[in-house]
This record gives sequence, C-alpha cells and structure tokens, in this order.
Amino acid sequence: MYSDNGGNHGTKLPEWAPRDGGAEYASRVMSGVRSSHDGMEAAAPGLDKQAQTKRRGLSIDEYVSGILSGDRTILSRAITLVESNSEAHFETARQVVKEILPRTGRSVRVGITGVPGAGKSTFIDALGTMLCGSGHKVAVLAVDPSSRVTKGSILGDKTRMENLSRHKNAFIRPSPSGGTLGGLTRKSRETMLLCEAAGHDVILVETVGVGQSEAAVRDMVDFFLLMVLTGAGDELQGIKKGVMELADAILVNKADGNNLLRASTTRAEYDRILHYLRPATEGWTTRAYTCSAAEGTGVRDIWDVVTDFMANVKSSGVCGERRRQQTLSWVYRMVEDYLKQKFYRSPAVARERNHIEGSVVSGKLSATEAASELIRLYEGL
Ligand SMILES: Nc1nc2c(ncn2[C@@H]2O[C@H](COP(=O)(O)OP(=O)(O)O)[C@@H](O)[C@H]2O)c(=O)[nH]1
Ligand SMILES: [Mg+2]
Repeated sequence: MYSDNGGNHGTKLPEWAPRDGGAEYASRVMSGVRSSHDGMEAAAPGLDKQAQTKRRGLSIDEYVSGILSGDRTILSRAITLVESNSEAHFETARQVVKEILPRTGRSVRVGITGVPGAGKSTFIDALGTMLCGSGHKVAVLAVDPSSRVTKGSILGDKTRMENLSRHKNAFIRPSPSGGTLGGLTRKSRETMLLCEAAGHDVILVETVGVGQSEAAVRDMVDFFLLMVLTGAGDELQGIKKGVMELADAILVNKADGNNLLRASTTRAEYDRILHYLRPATEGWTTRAYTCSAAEGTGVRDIWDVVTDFMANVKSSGVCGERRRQQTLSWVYRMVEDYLKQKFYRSPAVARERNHIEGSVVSGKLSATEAASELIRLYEGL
C-alpha cells in the first residue's frame, strides 16, 4: 500500500543539535537527564535484581525484531526510547525507527479533535473496541500539549477507554509529557510509525483543541474528525472556521436521550455551514453526522465514512500525495525548529535582545530595522 519514508531518519543527528530539552527539536537530544520512563536502561536505583535484568537495554536488533513480531512490551519500550529526552537514547531511537521504516505506512490514520468533554475518548473506546472485535489491530495515541499542566487527560483517557484497554488487539499510549507541540508531534509521529511496524492497521490519534494541536495532528493523519456537541447559534460560532476546514467529517456526539432532536438540528446546521467552506480533502465532501459514543449508535456509520474516504483518496492518489507532503513538511518543520532555537540561543542575540525590543517599543527603531539588526547580530556580521 503506502510507504511512508518518514522523514529524515537516515541522517545522523547533526553535531550542532541544540542541547536544551525545553525546546522542541532538542527534545530528544537533551543531555544530562536520565529518563525515568519505564523500560529504559537508566532504571531507577533500588529496583531489585530481577527487574534490573529485565530492564537492561535492548540492542537495536532486539528492538526491531520485537516490534516487528508485535511484542507489546518491546513496542512500549521502543516508544519510551523515542520519547526520551536523553541524548544517550537518541542514536538507538534513530536506528530503530530507520530499521522499521520499510514496514510502516500500512494503516488508516485517523485524527480526532474536539473540546474537552466532547466525548473523544468515549468514542475511541467504542470505535476501537468494535474494530478490534472484527480483527483490526488498533493503536490509540494522544497529542495533548496541555496534559503536562493538568495531568488530567491521561488518567481520564485510561478510565474512558476501559473496554478497549482490555482488548488484546489494542495498544493505548497516552500523550508524551513535556516539551512543546513540535516535540510532542515528532514523538507521536514516530510512535505512530512504531505502531504500524508492530502490525497496527488502524491508528487513532486523539487531540484536544488547544493551540495549534489540531493543525499538527491534521498533518500526521489521513482522515481528520472534528467532534462537537449539540448547541445552536452562539456555540456553533465558537468553533473556529479554521478547524472546520481541517475536518473530513464533523461528528455531533451525545445524540442520545432527550438530546436526540437537538443533535440532529445541530448536525443540519453544521452541514449548512460546511456547504460554504473549503473541503479539507480534494475530491471529498465533508459532512456532519451524529452519534452516541456512550450508546454506540452511529459509530459503525462513521467507520463506513472513513472506509469510503480511504477508498476514494487511495484511488485518486490524494492519500499518497498527502502523505508525501506530510513527510516533507515534517522534515522542514524540524529544520525550522532547529534554526529558530539556534537564533534565540545565539549569545549575541540574547545579549542585545532586550535593548532592541526596548527601542522598537519606544519607537526609536522600526520593526524592520530591529529584525535586520537581530539577524546581523545572529550572523555575526
Ligand atoms: N450522554 C452521553 N454522554 C457521553 C457520550 N460520550 C461521552 N459522554 C460523556 O461525556 C464526558 C466526557 O467524555 P470523554 O470521552 O472523556 O470526552 P473527551 O474529553 O472529549 O475525551 C464523560 O462523562 C462521558 O461519559 C455520549 O455519547 N452520550
Ligand atoms: Mg479524552
């Protein structure tokens, strides 16, 4: 089916890679921090000997063969490796991802966004359980830039996905913590590839509608689903048009009980608005649907929409082209992240920044002059 050459894994980490873990590109090369994740070589002291042995570092071959054979423990450990901010893990992670790359790309990648409480996790639980039941292997990932602050969503997701988490065909991975959105999406992208190599043929990525996370997730999936709640007029306007334009389907959830009628009114209203928007995917008409994630109604219908969509975009070549573009934009995003950090960390820039900003704010320097001056400082001219 589709190959995903997954970005720039074949390139050695450049010597100049920044070392500050707070920033996105560097999130994997930060020095001086030992991972406290499970499964890593840097096991916490105090573990008994057996656990220590169990947690010894795996070789690249062990990682690769473990992942390819669908070993969940090894898959988890490989993801931990990819998520690690420790420089010591970077080279192994890079090698592992490079090795598994030819076995990736054979999945349906679905992103699900919506405000907290819309019912995304409940929906994923229902959809995932249905798919696992019919023989699919489902991986659920989360991209949640807010989870570091609230720490709530991980717990929430685990309890919401109770059925799915018990299924042998399911693999659920909460949002990696720490780092910026760029760091999170890089980790999630690589995690997605690892899951595909482990045989997961459906990848569901849950994200909350904060910041730019929707756009970032749109950029790693084939099908993007916007989950909304019932509500007329004002609430509807609250949904950013920009987000609706990213969606391949809008799903009005909680169409149950005495909310049924309102749900279908809301659905019609979304359909009306969609009519005036640019569709997210060439050759595909985005429509609104209703479902009840809690009761399971409409869940199969949405999967039929996804299946239809995939058939459509595969035969038209839109899917392959989108994936190629996604891979390329991933490459350049990493380059941009790097350049941005290099600029802000430049000692000359850091030294003069406050002064230059002051001059702009007080009107002594135009914005253009200030930008030129900062670039001149950065370039050491
Ligand atoms: N009535 C009803 N409640 C739902 C439905 N789906 C989710 N909920 C409830 O809405 C709340 C938020 O659900 P959750 O899946 O955690 O939302 P998320 O934040 O979007 O992941 C929970 O209390 C769910 O039980 C539904 O289809 N119908
Ligand atoms: Mg959730």
